[in-house]
Amino acid sequence: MLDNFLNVSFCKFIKKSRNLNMKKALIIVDVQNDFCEGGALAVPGANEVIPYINLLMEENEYDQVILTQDWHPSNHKSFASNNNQKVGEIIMLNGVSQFMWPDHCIQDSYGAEFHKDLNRDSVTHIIQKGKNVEIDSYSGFQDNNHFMKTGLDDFLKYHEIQLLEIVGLALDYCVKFTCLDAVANGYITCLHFNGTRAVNVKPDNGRDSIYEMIQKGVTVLG
Ligand code: VGL
Ligand code: ZN
Repeated sequence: MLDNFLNVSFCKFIKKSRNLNMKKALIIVDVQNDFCEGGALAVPGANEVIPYINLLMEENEYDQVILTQDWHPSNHKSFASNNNQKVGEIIMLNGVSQFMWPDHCIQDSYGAEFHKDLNRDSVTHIIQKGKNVEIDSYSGFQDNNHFMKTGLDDFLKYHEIQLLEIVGLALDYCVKFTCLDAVANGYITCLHFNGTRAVNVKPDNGRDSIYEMIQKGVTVLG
């Protein structure tokens, strides 16, 4: 009850943030063919988020609408095939634990393209990530070893964005790490629960991600 009250109040606050002259961005994480139905790393229910995200954009309240795009070279070391490993194994990669994924989002491939149903008319910026063969990049802000930034924070700071709403795929990987870095970089950060789906390699991964994000200061809307 109280949770719901707080959530509704926060939604109202977000709607009014414009009156306070707060600038707001929507970040749409990795809505690409390989993460959607029939893709190489299909996230269950992924396609259901697309109409919801399109509706958010139609509300026309964002100062910036940013897409992230997983954009791997074909020899990327997060792929099981490039390490003589099976999908689902975990290896150490340059000091960071790395889950072995199927080949996905290879640069210039169909799988790496944004889903055709995602309306891109209001998109103002695209951040590509995961380009370094040696390290994965779940967060839209930086590589998994926190070595290289993607330029997202600089872009947001340049445009004086204070509030972020985040949606996309997958809840338990790229969405989670993007949300946590958003908080760490000082943004008021809201995740739209209806605008995201989990891979759920383990059945509770999505739930645990939500719990961790709330604990670390992400507001979950929806
Ligand atoms: C993602 C696994 C590997 C994601 C990207 O977008 O969540 N997950 N690469
Ligand atoms: Zn990837």
